[in-house]
Amino acid sequence: MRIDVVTIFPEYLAPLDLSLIGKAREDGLLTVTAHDLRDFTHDRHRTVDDTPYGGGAGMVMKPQPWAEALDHVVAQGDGSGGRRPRLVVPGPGGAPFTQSLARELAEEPWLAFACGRYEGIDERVYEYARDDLGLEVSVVSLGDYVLNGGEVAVLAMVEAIARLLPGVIGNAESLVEESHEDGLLEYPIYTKPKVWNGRSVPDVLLSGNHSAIAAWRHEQRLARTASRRPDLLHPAQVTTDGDLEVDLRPAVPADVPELFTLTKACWVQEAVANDRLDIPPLHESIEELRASLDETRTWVARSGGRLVGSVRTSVRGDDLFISRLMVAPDLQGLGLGRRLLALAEEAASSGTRSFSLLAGALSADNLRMYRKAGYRPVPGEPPAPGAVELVKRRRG
Ligand code: JD8
Repeated sequence: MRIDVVTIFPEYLAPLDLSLIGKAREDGLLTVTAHDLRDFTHDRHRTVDDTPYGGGAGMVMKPQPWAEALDHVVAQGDGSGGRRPRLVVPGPGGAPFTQSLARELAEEPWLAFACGRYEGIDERVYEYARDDLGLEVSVVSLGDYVLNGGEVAVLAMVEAIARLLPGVIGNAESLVEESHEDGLLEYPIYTKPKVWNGRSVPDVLLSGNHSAIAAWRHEQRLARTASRRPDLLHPAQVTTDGDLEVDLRPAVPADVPELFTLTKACWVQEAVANDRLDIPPLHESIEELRASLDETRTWVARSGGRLVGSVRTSVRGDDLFISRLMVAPDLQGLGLGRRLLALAEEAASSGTRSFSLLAGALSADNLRMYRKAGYRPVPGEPPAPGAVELVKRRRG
């Protein structure tokens, strides 16, 4: 990738000589060339700014030096089949710079950045770049705060883009689980010693049980995202205290198709966690599911119109058997499972003396949630292979 940066402070880009980006430039994975805008002035004072038409505070950057600077940059591509750079102009009013935009720009063979200063750049420079030079021009903002110029933004954007280029980050694998890569924030990380300052590393991370570690990390990412960046989760479906905004109601036949799909999604997850396929929900037909609505009580949870959870109960004497407790995999860890379980218990008839359910013996998160809810394993042979029967006496 080729990167050109036009600025009145070329020395501002020195940090790009360092660390991984500096190494990547040495290795020829990308080039970064700074151009001093003042080199494209012709007066003794190398003037790049003047007063704003219409009055107002501050100064505006003059169009002519910019036009000549951009002409010069574009001319670097002469002889390369008319290739032209994509021009990125940082500005507080621009489109938000995000990881997805960084990924998009990392696909470009040639980027040019125009760093403004003062109050900004004469508007006709944007038109000249688009219409006369035929460049794709993107005005991009680093964030909702005001800087004194575009240079800091370019430093951040170039780092976020260049580190996505093949070969720049040693182990590309580490790019996968980063914050903003899949819309979730990163999980907590730890290194030696196991106990530091009286604080221990979470046991699960020392367990060697990779699916449990993966599950814990996913749960941590969801919980962090819900508390720190609920806006990153499903739009407007997270209440201020991080809970998922859902409406819980009895299931109706119209829910069956979505319920069937959600059931498969959730029990494939269970099958993977428990490494077995002989789990009834996996083999249930949509007709059997539809019929179950008449034989049992089923509730569904909808958020933003999407069916995101469900639970089913069936009376067995004075015991209420709770089953098919499910939450959409991408929304687990936000407390919806706990709320569906509470709903099923609250809806129990007065004659109910206990609640019971089955859980996958290796479903660590579910078992932890049931334990927190007061359920305890029933000793003896499990009623189904690979499952644990849990029971809770009804209080009051
Ligand atoms: C480019 C001039 C300063 C901005 C008067 C202060 C980006 N997230 C961001 N915040 N600020 C910028 C940014 C600020 C710039 C320039 C980017 C060129 N200024 C101006 C308008 C108000 N001064 C930015 N990306």
